[in-house]
Amino acid sequence: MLVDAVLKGDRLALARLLTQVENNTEDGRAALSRIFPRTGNAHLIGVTGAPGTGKSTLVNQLALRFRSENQRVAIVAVDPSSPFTGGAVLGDRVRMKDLGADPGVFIRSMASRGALGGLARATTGVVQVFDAANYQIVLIETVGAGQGEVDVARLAHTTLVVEAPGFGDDIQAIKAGILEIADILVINKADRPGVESTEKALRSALDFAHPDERDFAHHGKLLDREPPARPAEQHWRTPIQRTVATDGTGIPELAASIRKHADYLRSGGNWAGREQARLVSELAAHIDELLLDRFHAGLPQGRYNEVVQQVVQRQISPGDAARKLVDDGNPGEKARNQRGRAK
Ligand SMILES: Nc1nc2c(ncn2[C@@H]2O[C@H](COP(=O)(O)OP(=O)(O)OP(=O)(O)O)[C@@H](O)[C@H]2O)c(=O)[nH]1
Ligand SMILES: [Mg+2]
Repeated sequence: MLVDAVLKGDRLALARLLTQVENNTEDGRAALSRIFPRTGNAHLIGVTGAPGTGKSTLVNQLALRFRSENQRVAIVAVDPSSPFTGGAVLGDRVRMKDLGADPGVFIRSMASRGALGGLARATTGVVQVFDAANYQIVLIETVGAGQGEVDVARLAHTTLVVEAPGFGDDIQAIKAGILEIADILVINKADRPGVESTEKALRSALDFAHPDERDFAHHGKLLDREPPARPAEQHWRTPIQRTVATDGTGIPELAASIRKHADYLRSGGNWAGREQARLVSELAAHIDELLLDRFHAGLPQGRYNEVVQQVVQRQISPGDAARKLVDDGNPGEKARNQRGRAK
């Protein structure tokens, strides 16, 4: 079976299995069920940030670094902003080519399926395959375009948010709430002018984004306030790391910072908590998908569009329409509800 070959390290089998998982085929789903007990070992590292900040170059360097420590590295490049495997993904492949020949590295570019939910599901599956196939490090690159980076944060143990001089002062990324999800902030392109002001802007934005961290770190011993939920030594302070991904400056320090975050999470930080959050959100996504499938399958032909028209013509409110449709698609449930109400 394909899974056995994958677990034995067969790269061709791995590529085929990833395609099945991406396409959500029956074989892909069966494989995921089989491998799931073997997952939970990899360190999942999300790398997100605005387009062009140097994420791919950085991922490339980090992968080389982790390889030098003899860890097996998988790279997942997710590109929710471009629906087809276009220039950006191709560009990533070219830029990452110096890793291509290394058997300890596997690079996978994911094409968006249009629906973000579908992409998140596919990415989760792909990451689980890498995890089971004994890749200790999984780097997941996404373009920070809104929902995307929040999904990465949910998927990853450690989330890197990549900024570059000129982007940071423009507060755009800060407004989008992206700093809240950063475990490590990277100012890449530190060879460019404006690093100082970018770092300054980010530092004050960080303090703003993590107010309790700031309060405790600065005043925790002085203020008479409830102790924070986590003791001080377990509190992670988002570091700011400068890098020049094109020449590798700052990469060892960044890798060390990533290792430190993993250690922090494992030693009473919140590794188990993040694992649980990841799995619960995956479970919830599956439930949503299943219920929605069943709901549509249970509806009489054309019924959905009929009700949509009634809503559009304002004959029935969206809330009432939803309840009506769910009852229509679920006659048994309707009867149960009515019995319940009659009591
Ligand atoms: N000067 C300078 N240029 C860099 C640095 N890192 C990356 N670049 C260049 O910036 C451009 C974009 O780099 P990518 O790694 O493709 O950036 P990205 O964030 O992955 O881009 P998207 O995936 O399209 O969002 C490339 O031309 C890189 O060579 C750096 O540290 N300094
Ligand atoms: Mg890229």
